[in-house]
Amino acid sequence: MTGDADLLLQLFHRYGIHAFRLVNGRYAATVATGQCVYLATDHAGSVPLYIRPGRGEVFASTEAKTLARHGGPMGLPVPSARRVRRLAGVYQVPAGTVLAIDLKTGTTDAHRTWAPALSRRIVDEDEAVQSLREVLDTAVRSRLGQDGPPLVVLSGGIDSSGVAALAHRAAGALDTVSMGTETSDEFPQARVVAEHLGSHHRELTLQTSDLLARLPHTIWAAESLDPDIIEYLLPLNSLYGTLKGPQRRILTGYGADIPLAGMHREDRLPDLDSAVAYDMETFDGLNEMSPVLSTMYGHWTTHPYWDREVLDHLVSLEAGLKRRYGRDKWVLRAAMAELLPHETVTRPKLGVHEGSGTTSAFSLILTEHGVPEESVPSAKRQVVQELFDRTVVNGEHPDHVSTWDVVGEVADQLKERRT
Ligand code: IOT
Ligand code: MG
Ligand code: MG
Repeated sequence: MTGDADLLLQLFHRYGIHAFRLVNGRYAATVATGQCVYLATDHAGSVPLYIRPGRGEVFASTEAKTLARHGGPMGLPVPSARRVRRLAGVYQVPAGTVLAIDLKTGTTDAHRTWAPALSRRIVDEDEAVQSLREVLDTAVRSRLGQDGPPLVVLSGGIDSSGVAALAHRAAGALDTVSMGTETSDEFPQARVVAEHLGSHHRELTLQTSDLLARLPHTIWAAESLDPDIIEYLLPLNSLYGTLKGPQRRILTGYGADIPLAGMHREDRLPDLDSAVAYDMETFDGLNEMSPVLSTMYGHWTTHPYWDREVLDHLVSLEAGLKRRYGRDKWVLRAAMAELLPHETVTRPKLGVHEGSGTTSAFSLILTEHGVPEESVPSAKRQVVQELFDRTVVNGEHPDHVSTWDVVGEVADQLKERRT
């Protein structure tokens, strides 16, 4: 066996399309056999996959933008896949799906290979904590690679600190990096963890203006239209762009808050489980795990909390294990308690968009352009959409697109509409 592609092919020979039900990984794959083309995403769709099928041919790419100006056929409809805004004939393969396209007839069959659990399990505290420790440890170990210490992007919150602790234990050495801006950072909290683990730690301070200047790049990379998601991804994408030195394998704590409803700061269990159910229903197509956010700067990112086993475990736990004894993400905090300082284990949640000042900096340039407070959310949506249209649909290089120009245009449009 020489590599992942070989392994997948051999599984495919043995199991057919069901091969993709077996694999727990981070991939987008295509297999062609005679007149049929199979296009598969991993359970989370963590590597986005786009297609433009025509009669007798299929164009496929992990980035929609590369299919935008292809002179071929208009594309046949794919009823089981999501259309991409303003890109006629381009569809995104859903997460956890194999699309089988018959080239002769142009018909497409979709086979789901994964779906998030809808049921919840009532288990002992000890069992929930112990199995989480095991699956997360396996997920982190399998992501370490062989060339030197792993790099963890560390905020000092429980999610990334947990990954850092497990990576350090497994690899014996660890590099960590934290980013902040001139307005805000989580440096002291990250330092507590770095010192506790003895990691080789760096702090990178960016200017919020540099962060905002990269908005076109983040949207170009993630090809996402959700303004909240873009605010989470912008500081991370900027961090990856600021790392100097050789290509790295980067582990993140991204995604832990989805199955644990960490973004949800309320105490009621029904609301908590509604948030989990909603987020697991709606993540597909947001592209928040896209590797392009880091590969555009030469680095590979991987997200242990969205490992298939970890995710299945976390989603399916009953809400009372996620919020317990007045703490959010209780099961994770309990699982990491022995590996981290007490203050880290009990630290309240802070989102990367808050801790880096991204949300407030983005709001500020809008209000400075005369956008009234109450219109800021819709203005952000429009800015993101316009940047998507320019960088993804029209193919403009993000270096040549100015956030400030687009903010100005959106502010003017809003002004016209008001008068
Ligand atoms: P947050 O959970 O704060 O951060 C996500 C990851 O980014 C962290 O685990 C850490 O690895 C990295 N990170 C965050 N801040 C820093 C920093 N200052 N320096 C270095 N690395 C950092 C939003 C959020 O709260 O981020 N992401 C959520 C929610 C996703 C919502 N998506 C959805 N509903 N489909 C998350 O679960 O990660
Ligand atoms: Mg988190
Ligand atoms: Mg955080």
